[in-house]
Amino acid sequence: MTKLISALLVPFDENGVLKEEGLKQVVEYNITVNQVDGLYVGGSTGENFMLDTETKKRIFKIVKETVQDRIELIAQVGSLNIYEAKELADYVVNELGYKVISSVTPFYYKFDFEEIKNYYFEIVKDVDAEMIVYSIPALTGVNFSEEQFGELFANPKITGVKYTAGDFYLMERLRSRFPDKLMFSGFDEMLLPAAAVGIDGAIGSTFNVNANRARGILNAMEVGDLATARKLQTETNDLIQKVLANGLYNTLKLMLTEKGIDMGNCHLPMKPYSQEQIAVAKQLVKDFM
Ligand code: MN9
Repeated sequence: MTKLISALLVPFDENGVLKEEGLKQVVEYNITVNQVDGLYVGGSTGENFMLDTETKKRIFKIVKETVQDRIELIAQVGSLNIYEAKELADYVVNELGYKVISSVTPFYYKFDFEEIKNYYFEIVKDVDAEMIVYSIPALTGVNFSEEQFGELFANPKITGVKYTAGDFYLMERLRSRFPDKLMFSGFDEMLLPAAAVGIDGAIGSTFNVNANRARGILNAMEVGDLATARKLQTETNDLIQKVLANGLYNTLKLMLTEKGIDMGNCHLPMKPYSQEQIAVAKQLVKDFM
């Protein structure tokens, strides 16, 4: 069965302080209402790259304590500071019991592939966990070739990729050449084509508010019901298009606020909510949830 995994949203107050009760609520909502198979913690959607180490640890801890072993967890530990990444990996695996970690490709400095490979091998070297490579070229500028993915996958601890890109040729090449590695789709608006290539799961921000349709797409694709999958992807993309136009994380948080979850704000320098954003989010809840 293809796994549906929410990229977890994280609530902050207006000063950027973690809202712990709200975090527990959004975790619980994902388990009981969205019925996802897992959570991807500390990713882009979790606004992770704006946070200090202690806050990252606190989030990993609260999520693990709330979830216990009810659903699967993946901890994104990647950081431009490799020592922070290693510290977080050690913390989540050895102190909290996470079994799967993930790391974004190191960005900003235009590292060459040898440097990026060393980065991954260094993070996994001392920790007993699987590593899912988080590839999101649109935000990092880092693109891997099929051969380079092969070099990463040669390390047995590197067990898969969260593939947030629209290159379905490369996705198919990876899928067929590395059938034992896990392929997670990262763009919710392209879930249907990713499922057509063949995926082990999908990790996405919009599953926080649109899990039913996403699950429906995966189920329909599993039984070859393309008409249903297309209908659900179209509805999903009508929603995603409006969410993106209104501000991605702000809108997702406002939609969950509307559902009674204490989602707070996004972290500065992300913008505070505008009245218009709030109104659009309320309408989206009425129309889509
Ligand atoms: O990781 C998410 N990526 C980002 C997955 O947020 C950068 C996606 O779920 C997108 O938010 C979503 C909307 O473009 O597909």
